[in-house]
Amino acid sequence: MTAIASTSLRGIAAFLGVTLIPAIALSAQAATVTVRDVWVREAAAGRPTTAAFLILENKGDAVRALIRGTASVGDTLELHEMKRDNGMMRMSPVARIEIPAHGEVALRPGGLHLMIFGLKAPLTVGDTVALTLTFDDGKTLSLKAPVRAMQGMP
Ligand SMILES: [Cu+2]
Repeated sequence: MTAIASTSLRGIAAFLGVTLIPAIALSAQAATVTVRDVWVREAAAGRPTTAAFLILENKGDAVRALIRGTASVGDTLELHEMKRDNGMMRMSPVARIEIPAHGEVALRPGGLHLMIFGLKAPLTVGDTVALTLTFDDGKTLSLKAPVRAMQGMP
């Protein structure tokens, strides 16, 4: 079946006068940013927001930036940072989160995080949240994040 499909694809390519791109060239275009240690904080009933945390690693030669995302459990997702301001911890949206070339950036409680607004239902430990992240080169990553118990500040 595969051989037939492959042969007919080559036939079509020859007919169109184009060259088929080998599979290996396609895999070289895979996203240079990978994610690990992703999790979402549990959220009690009636609590409209929560946060997602993860580590972004950039295996490429150029600086990359996370520019937006979505979460299956909420209406909107914003990139946030937390900073000390007059002795108070305050959070605010940021337009992008840069990941240095051949480096990584950690989104952790008390620092950078992904804020999820408009939760449709409570989130409890054991649930899974689907996240989609979009980067400044147009590439996207789809992740499954486990829900974990609340730890520290958002
Ligand atoms: Cu926040």
